[in-house]
Amino acid sequence: MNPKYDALLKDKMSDQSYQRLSALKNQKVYDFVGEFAQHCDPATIYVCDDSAADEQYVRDQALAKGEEHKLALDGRTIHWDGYGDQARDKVNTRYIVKPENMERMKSLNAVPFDEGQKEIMDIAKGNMKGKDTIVKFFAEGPTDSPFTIPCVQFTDSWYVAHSEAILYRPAYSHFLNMKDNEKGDFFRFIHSAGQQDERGCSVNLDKRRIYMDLQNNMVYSMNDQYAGNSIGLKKHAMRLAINKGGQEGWLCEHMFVMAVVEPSSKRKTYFAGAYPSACGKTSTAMVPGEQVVGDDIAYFRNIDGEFRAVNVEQGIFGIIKDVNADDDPVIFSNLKKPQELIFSNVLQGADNNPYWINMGENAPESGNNHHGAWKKGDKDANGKEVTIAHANSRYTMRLDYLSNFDKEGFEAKQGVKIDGLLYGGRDSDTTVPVEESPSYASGILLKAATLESETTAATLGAEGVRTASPMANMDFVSYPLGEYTENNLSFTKGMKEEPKVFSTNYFMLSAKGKFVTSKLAKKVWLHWADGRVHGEYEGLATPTGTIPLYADLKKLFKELLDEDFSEEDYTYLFTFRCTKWVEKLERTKAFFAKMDSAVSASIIDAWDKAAADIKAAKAKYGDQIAPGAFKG
Ligand code: SPV
Ligand code: MN
Repeated sequence: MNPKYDALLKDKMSDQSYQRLSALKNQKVYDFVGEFAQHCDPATIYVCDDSAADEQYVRDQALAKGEEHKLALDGRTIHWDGYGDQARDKVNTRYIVKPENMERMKSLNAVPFDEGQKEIMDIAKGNMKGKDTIVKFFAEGPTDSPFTIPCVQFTDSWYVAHSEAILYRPAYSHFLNMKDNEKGDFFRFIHSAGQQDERGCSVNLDKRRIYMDLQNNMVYSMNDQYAGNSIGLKKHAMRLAINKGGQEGWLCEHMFVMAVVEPSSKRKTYFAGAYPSACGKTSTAMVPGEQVVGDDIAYFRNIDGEFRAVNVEQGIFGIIKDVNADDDPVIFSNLKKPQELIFSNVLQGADNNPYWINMGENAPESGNNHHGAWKKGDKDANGKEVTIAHANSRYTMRLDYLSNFDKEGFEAKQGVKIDGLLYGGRDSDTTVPVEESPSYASGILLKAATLESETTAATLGAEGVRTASPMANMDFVSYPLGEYTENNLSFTKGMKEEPKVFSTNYFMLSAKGKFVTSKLAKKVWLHWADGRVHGEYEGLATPTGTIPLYADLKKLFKELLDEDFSEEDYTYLFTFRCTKWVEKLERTKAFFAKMDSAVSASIIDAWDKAAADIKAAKAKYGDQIAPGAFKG
């Protein structure tokens, strides 16, 4: 090893930390730590291993540094991000790309490599001055598996390190055991919260930048703390993995992984699902009676001809708004227990308990929240009333606390075999509650690529505005959208079997603007999909796929939910809406054209053919086709 940074590192590290770093015998790790130790100039650097003692040290430091505060029950802490750092900063999250790649990356917020790297390195210079920092090793996916991606995080935020310890599998030992030929292949993340105020919040938000270097699998994140901006292993690693998977023939998707459990036989069937935010992703993954493997990010590989998946994470960084005893009983009960939980950007009441929006309990009218010392009616600098907690406030929790956790599936080194993919948007007037694609390819093009979410009365601005969200992955797709779609299509080549692909839509409104079924109806759609995987139900063929028969749904509603499902509701919900569908395809085409000038003709032809089929159906049956018109 070239010991270029030895003097500097020995100065900033204890003997123990230095030993741990050098024991890895990994020049690339050493150079990464050395370069940023020199450049960002922290006071000290702690190198963490996988021991329980170090886990505790990280928790203690997060409290000692004032980034977290103890709450009333043991293990629970609260953390606040700056008032202006409450969500992902999409504008300042950029790819730094070689000039020859600028054209193909231009719709993805790219800046020329040299310019971007200079800017971020200028911002990073001395940004850790005086701080105690930490280097920590993790894996994306299980260790010692075909899915593993080792990662190293260097940060001056102990809240970030603590969050990652909850959310990702430890991997110091994995780095220690790497073979020489593996030692260059890992992701690197440098993060600095930068200058902080008395509440521990980053202050230089005008210099907040998250720059992704896909060529070198490295991400720089400066002057932020909100986990979606700061945590290397979450959305930053996801963008690197999407790109790496694209080059190597595997997939990284913004998907949950769950097992649908057939009630009488207990048969487990694995599904993965992509839903844009606020479209029912977590509530689908957590449907009562089923089992959860992961709620946010999955890797997929072809293993021995099978479509297999792992959860990249081991915890949940979940939206806490609307989590209450009725709607999310499993999560809610866990948030009330004395166990390791980080609450972020919620209210700390005088009783030292956390409070959030729509938690179903009487909340205090004052306390400390994401805006500081707060009382009901307080306004922010823009005159906007400050809510009790931020709408994007979160909890960070280990998955293995959950009673519906599928430990076996989660731990499987070869992943679980996926038999069904679910794509669910928010759509008040077009798509049916559940529909099966005639093929995997049709599913990718007509269900996944056409996903949209829709603004509701609960969001600012006009209602019913649709945002394209192909594969629910638009914020993270790190190479051109057309190519990414091609890679989704070709991924199953040579597999023994392809998963069935389903669309779901929980948000169709009645003529009176109301939801037609109860929230738990998603359990019925899931079990119908499960039955289809196992060849159990007949269906009706529409121009875009197969829909259920009324008799099967009526039975499922009764058996699973003890609810009556009327034929009238069935007919309304499963009516095929021709013009609306053609408009959806047109919007998808336009969005792809805007994002990528090189979308292949075969993709566009598939949408044109689908539109022609729909128009032919319209000519024959009319614009609104009730399910009875279709045949099995
Ligand atoms: C999402 O926004 O999709 C999340 C939270 O899962 S974040 O970490 O901000 O990406
Ligand atoms: Mn997510």
